[in-house]
Amino acid sequence: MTTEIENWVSEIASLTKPDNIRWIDGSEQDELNALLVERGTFTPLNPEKRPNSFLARTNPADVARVEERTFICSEREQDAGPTNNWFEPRAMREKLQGLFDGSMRGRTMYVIPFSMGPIGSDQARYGIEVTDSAYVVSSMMIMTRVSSKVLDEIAAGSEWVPAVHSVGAPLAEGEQDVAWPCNPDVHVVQFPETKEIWSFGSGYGGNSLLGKKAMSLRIGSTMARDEGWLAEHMLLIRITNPEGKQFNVAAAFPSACGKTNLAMLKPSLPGYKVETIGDDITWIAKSASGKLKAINPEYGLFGVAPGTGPDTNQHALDSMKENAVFTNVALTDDGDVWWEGLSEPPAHLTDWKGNDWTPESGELAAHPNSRFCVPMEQAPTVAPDWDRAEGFELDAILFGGRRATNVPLVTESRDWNHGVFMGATIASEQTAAAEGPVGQLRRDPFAMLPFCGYNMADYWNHWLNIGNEVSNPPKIFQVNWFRKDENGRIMWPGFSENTRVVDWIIGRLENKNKGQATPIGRIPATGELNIEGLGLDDETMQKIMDVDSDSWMAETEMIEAFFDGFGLALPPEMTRQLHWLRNQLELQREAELVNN
Ligand code: GTP
Ligand code: SPV
Ligand code: MN
Repeated sequence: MTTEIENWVSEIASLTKPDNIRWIDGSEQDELNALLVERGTFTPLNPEKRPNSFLARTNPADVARVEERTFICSEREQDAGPTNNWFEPRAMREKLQGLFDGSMRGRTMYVIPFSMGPIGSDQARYGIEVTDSAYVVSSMMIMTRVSSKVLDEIAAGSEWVPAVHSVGAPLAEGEQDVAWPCNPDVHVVQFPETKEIWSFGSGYGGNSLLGKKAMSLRIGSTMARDEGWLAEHMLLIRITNPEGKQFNVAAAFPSACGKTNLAMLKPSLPGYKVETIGDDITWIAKSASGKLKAINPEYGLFGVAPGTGPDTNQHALDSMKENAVFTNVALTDDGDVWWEGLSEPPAHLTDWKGNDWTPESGELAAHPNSRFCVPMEQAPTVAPDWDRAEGFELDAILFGGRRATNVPLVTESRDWNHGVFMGATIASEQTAAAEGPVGQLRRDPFAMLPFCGYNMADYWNHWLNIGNEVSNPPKIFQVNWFRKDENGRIMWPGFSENTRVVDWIIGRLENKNKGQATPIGRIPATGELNIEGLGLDDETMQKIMDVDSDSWMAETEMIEAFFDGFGLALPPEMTRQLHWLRNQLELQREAELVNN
């Protein structure tokens, strides 16, 4: 143990004033789960149905990431950029001193040494989270590598990220605790220059499991910028095609837009196999052979429960048969879990708030952002070598979002720079994963809007540089599973059938498909996408693939307005790409006029 860590821990303790301090080494899971049951935070599930598994019900106000309360505190506002909530570091430190002063009174302060990435590997990064939440400790043990070996690595000179978390609910002498303590004055604060994290008020997911979005993405992206790599909000899979060739693919989709589902894809085409390497975060570095190589720094899955059923994602269901922590799902009368999309609704449930529920209640039984949390190793699709230190060389990167209109099922970029433009201009309809208006369209570049720790325009520039520094960068594609018809119905069957899109993409990597050029990139030529047996008529397929010049012209207006917000920081290449797109759309429009 280094005195630096000991000093930091005692400093935090003298600020937060816990009753005691407990150093965690990774062996305490069962003990903490029992404690959480005793306190009423965890409801144990029926061990005959789901051994060693638990349901947590949060305070109904603490159910998702809180983006307006997430701050990037760089010295200069310009370094946080227009898409982040910037706060002056000194003023924020004063505010935090006030919030954390005595915030752990009556509670135990846990000290969690954790690693993102295999301990000892070059690509691993270490952190120490202190928290007054046993739920956070138990979840961190699933989601990260918690071990005292991390302390040895730090003692041997490795860098580490200090992360302070408190639910902000001190207990007075003799005061009875509640099942889910929290504080509405949520603050999730990142200091990118000193690489520190402070999180107050929320016990939920990305707000409190600080190895995840806070460290692996917000602090991670700034480390990556400084050190020449990429920290991304991506899943990572290895696909084997019917000829036995393997392809490593990463994909960035915004929260609740299909990463975990694609990561565990159950192929609908014979001969395909998909292995899971990661489902949420991917760290990408340049490899010696001129490619980009990727690792998953996490150790577990924290997946959206609703919509997960035998027809959509059987593999996810198989991953949570035991040793699972569920948050905000419904409880069945025989002590198991339920959510919308799992099966036909039972006649009676206890809903996520702990109330009686029947199909007539007219309310959701599970919160739309309810989650399951299990070790990576429990995914039936996990690649046996998923955690190998050397990582996986990438063949393709996909970007996507929820787009009811405009964006075709799949589009290939012309080259790396065009691919970066595709990533930079991703927009998506908001979901329940964050507080805010569900369904509203917003730009979510690289699915990193809430997670980029520095100026998004500088991040695009970093992406342009990285791809141009390697001889064989992955090909970049955009996908959209969510296009709707005029009745508001999603037209593409999705889930397992996304294999067909994967199949076309691999055909492009192999140069077997030619595709068809459009102003926004290359889409499948007629007959190239295998839609056999889907029962989709030509008209629907045409709507799923359509590139409409008028609506895309309108889209370029929105992109331009978005780009304008970055001022001089915007890489000139992004403006060039936008002009090129407009010219192509003009040409298509003229051709359409001639043809009509
Ligand atoms: P986060 O964990 O919040 O980052 O979300 P995610 O990107 O991992 O999304 P996830 O795979 O959990 O899917 C979110 C929701 O989208 C679930 O309700 C899924 O059932 C649904 N979904 C995923 N893939 C598809 C698809 O191909 N088509 C349709 N229609 N829905 C999908
Ligand atoms: C997301 O919102 O992208 C999640 C859930 O994966 S959370 O851990 O809360 O960030
Ligand atoms: Mn997910």
